[in-house]
Amino acid sequence: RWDEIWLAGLRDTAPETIFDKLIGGDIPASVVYEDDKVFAFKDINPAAPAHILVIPKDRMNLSGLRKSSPEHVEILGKLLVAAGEISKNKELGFGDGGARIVINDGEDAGQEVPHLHVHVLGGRSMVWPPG
Ligand code: DGP
Repeated sequence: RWDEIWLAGLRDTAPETIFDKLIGGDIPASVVYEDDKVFAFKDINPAAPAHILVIPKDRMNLSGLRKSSPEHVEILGKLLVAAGEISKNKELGFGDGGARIVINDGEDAGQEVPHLHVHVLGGRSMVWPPG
């Protein structure tokens, strides 16, 4: 079908990042959740007692949220549902008081890795506004 061919083209244009190496197992990661679409692991440079990154396994050209379009609705929903589940996991250091869910989208937001990722931060109270 034409849309499958078009989507395959979309997938191919996003450059590989270090996160693809983590998904592929070429670089070790502390994986906390994984299914066919979603991959979640401990951030190597934690900004809170609990800090997990939730990413799509298939980049689908999603270097950032600004690249999203209707074909990403399903994966974006899956990422947030996984983030919500992870934020309740006491073994990972999350408490009863909730968590900070963050997407750094672009240079001004401090995004370093151009593979869409949801930060799940917890285990302490947060301040607002963020830095
Ligand atoms: P951002 O600044 O929003 O693009 O966040 C990127 C995060 O990715 C940053 O908090 C550190 C984390 N990170 C980068 N490289 C690695 C890695 O090789 N392993 C792990 N576990 N995390 C990484």
